[in-house]
Amino acid sequence: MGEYSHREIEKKWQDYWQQQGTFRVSNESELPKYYVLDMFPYPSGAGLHVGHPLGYIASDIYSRYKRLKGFNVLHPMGFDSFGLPAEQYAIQTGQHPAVTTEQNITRYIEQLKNLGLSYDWSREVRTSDPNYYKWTQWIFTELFNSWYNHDSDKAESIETLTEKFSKQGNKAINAPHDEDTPAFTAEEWNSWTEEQQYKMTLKYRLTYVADATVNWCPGLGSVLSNDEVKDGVSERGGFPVIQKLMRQWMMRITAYAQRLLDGLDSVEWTDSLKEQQRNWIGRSVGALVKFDIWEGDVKSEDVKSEMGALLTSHILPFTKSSIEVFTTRVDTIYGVTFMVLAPEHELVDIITTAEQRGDIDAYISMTQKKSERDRMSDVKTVSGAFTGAYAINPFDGTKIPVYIADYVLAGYGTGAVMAVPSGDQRDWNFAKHFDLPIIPILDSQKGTETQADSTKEGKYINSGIINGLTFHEANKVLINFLEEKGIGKGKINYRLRDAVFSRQRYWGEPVPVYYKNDSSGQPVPYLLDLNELPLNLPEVDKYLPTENGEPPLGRAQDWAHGSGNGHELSTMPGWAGSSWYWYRYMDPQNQNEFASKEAIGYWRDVDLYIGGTEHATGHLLYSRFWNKFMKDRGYVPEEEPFKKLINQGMIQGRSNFVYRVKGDDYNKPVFVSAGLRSEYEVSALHVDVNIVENDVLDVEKFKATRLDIAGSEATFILEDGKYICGVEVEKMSKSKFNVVNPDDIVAKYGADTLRLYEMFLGPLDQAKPWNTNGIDGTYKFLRKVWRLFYNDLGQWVVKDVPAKPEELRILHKTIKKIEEDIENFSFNTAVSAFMICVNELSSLKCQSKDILKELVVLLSPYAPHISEELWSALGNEEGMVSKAPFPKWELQYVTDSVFEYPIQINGKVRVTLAFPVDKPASEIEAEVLANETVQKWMEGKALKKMVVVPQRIVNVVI
Ligand code: ANZ
Repeated sequence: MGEYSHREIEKKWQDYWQQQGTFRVSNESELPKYYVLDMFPYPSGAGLHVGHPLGYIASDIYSRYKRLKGFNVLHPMGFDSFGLPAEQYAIQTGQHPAVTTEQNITRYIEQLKNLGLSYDWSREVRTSDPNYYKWTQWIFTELFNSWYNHDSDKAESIETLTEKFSKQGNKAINAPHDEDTPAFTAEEWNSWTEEQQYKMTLKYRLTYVADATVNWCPGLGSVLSNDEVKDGVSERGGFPVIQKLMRQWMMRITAYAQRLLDGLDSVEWTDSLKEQQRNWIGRSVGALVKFDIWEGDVKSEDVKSEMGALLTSHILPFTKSSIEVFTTRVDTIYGVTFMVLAPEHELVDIITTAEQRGDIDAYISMTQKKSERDRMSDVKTVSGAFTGAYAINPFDGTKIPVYIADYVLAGYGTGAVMAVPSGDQRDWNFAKHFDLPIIPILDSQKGTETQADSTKEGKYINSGIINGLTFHEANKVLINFLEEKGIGKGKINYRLRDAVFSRQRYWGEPVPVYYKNDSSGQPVPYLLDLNELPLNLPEVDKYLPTENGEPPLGRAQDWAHGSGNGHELSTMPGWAGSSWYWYRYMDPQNQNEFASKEAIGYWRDVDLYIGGTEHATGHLLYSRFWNKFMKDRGYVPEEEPFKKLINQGMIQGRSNFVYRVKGDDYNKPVFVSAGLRSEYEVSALHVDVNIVENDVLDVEKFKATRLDIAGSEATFILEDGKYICGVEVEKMSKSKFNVVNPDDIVAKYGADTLRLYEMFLGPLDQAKPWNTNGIDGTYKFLRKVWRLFYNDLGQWVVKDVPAKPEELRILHKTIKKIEEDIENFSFNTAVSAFMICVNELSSLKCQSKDILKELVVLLSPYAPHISEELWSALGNEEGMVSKAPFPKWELQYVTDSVFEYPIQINGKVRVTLAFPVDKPASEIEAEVLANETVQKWMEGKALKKMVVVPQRIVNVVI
């Protein structure tokens, strides 16, 4: 084969790799393992555009590189194939989501295979396959059968909990549990029926049912997680989202808050990604403080005892009627002038006085209409109502009024705050509005119109036992005091909430739970037996909720046996299947376990994970949570699943525009070329980038395709005979006509060109616009590589001749550079290095087989097809380039041999100058004479004599 024909070559090698199973890996190997994972895609109907493969190409280069370096590389691909778009499409068309999903996957695989990605396709997984989701359901059952022991700091089997209950009740148990969990003794526990005991354990399990305020999206008929909602609308579809209290399956991710934080220190992720997770988890160090309710003339005895009954039903025993607050600034306690409860706080109803009842009720009904998001973001409006009750500051005994206001959130801390107008802006606004006192806490605030500023420095004033102390001392002293007096304690709070796990949708994993009514007729959840898994998704007549508003599964026969008895009707969220998939790749066919111990023992964790930043607080947090859980239960060996993670930047679209002259006849539009548009009044219209080349519009194609704007009747005002389009960088999307399909690029230039070009566009992690204009250069580069092997006539020119020193120098420098660049994930600079190397070898007319053979191996991770072809043309009997050893660079060729010459002028060394060791003496003489420092020392005198002693010294005599 004499001409570079990417079409033939690429097809040939793709088929060959497939037939040979070149990239199949075994779970048993003497070689060290390396696991490279791509975030698996949701197979959407639109297929891949050129932005999608960016990460896949990068991970493929790295995988291929690691193979050449002698690693056993696991590099799999699969599909996150449950999800909303397929279901929305099903609702519109009646097509089963399984059918469209299957079609989309087939298309994706075709597109991916076109790119020459070295996946082990025998390990492909699909989250919507019952063989896969059986194990997602199994993990759910494991979570259900576990509780979190804060003493051992890990999840344990529920049996260890019931054993403790039977011996000591639940007083001493240090575990997260439902809020309404009563305290009980061992005797009480042992006196309960099995059903009563079972129901108590439900309050401790790592997955549990709760009434939760959720993001309800009526348009999608489902609950959405926080990360699926953007600016009050659903991320998918843009439907409005409202807050609604619903019974939901929840995951106790909050049990892992601290470990999720700690683990971040041990992984190699970008700082910004770690920071996003840290903020999401939101650790606050502070204290819980109890403020007694003032029981003077306001509180009656009945109210007190009513409250007493309520309070003793909690595990934290309240001895008195009190309001507990969470504060990060206990040092401001002497500046507290009032308290604020969230309107939903359970004490509101109890402490509100008869006179204030009307105000309070009115305020509550007003604020119910607002979402938590609105409440947090609205910092301007000051609103609230007085309960009529007072509390007592435990430090100075002052009597302070208790308000409710919606800036205090029910779900954070204790849902109550001690308000310090001189320390907190919202408290300050509130005090101003309701004319409440403001007490300065720092000397720096004295005498001024005290503005809230908690970061201000200064000495404490009016602050009893902490006067004169520093911030840290003050907090220590105060927390000690609180603990001694039993009115408070140090407390770490997390902003992270338990994750809502139910989705009222069809196309997801069924939850392996059924309900049985208890003796009082209440439905109680029970797990299916393991041998009943997978619980297959049932057939339904429509993918819509039932008439009574039950989720679509309520339509299935033999599924819903009437309310409160039958299978769970909700399905799992999108993140369930993706929270463990990397383990399934290790052993995808296993029918008895999610993956065998041997497979997991060998592959362990993901060494390199590449994917988008959009998963920072969704997938990447949930996966870490499930992984830690599985570690606790002894199923996996590592605390963190993804050792190193790289986010590829987004590839933006590069839109082209035509300019239509305004006020023209609609049926006879006039378009003016970009350079002339300022002379007219125009409106810009997107034009399909696929009929534009180098920003020049293909006018004929435009006329033929844009009938919507009477394109066939259009007139064009040209520049130099061309219609030049305008350009703008935007998101790549169908509506902007700027989507470039990788298939088209591959057909025209080949996958090797596309791979190189995508890498060449810029640093992997940066956002950058796609620009097809530059791709020619990369294509030319590959043809130039080809020319090193075949001449213009298509004749083979490589010879068994020894390499010249200069060629060796070029080769070894390139090997070193490419290796460093790949190790640093600097793929764009590596492509430049290849270009330089090939240019230099071409100009030296290099024909040496020794040199070119190494170059081919070096290039193979980037451009694998052309490399395989040339490698086989080189007659390598050892096998394929994909399995060749990565070349080694040698020091002798990469260190420039230069010598530092001391330059003596009249016997004294005045300067040292470096020259290559093989530089002729005459050239050295000339350069020494021209040197500025030498000139200065010669002071304009004439040169008498110069002696160059090679690799020793230069003597100048004047
Ligand atoms: C007194 C104080 C004085 C506070 C001061 C701040 C500054 P982070 O850091 O986000 O954890 N707070 C507590 N629970 C709240 C709730 N449910 N809704 C709204 N605000 C709440 O914030 C903790 C601080 O936010 C707490 O410390 C409390 O106000 C308030 F100069 O207490 B602070």
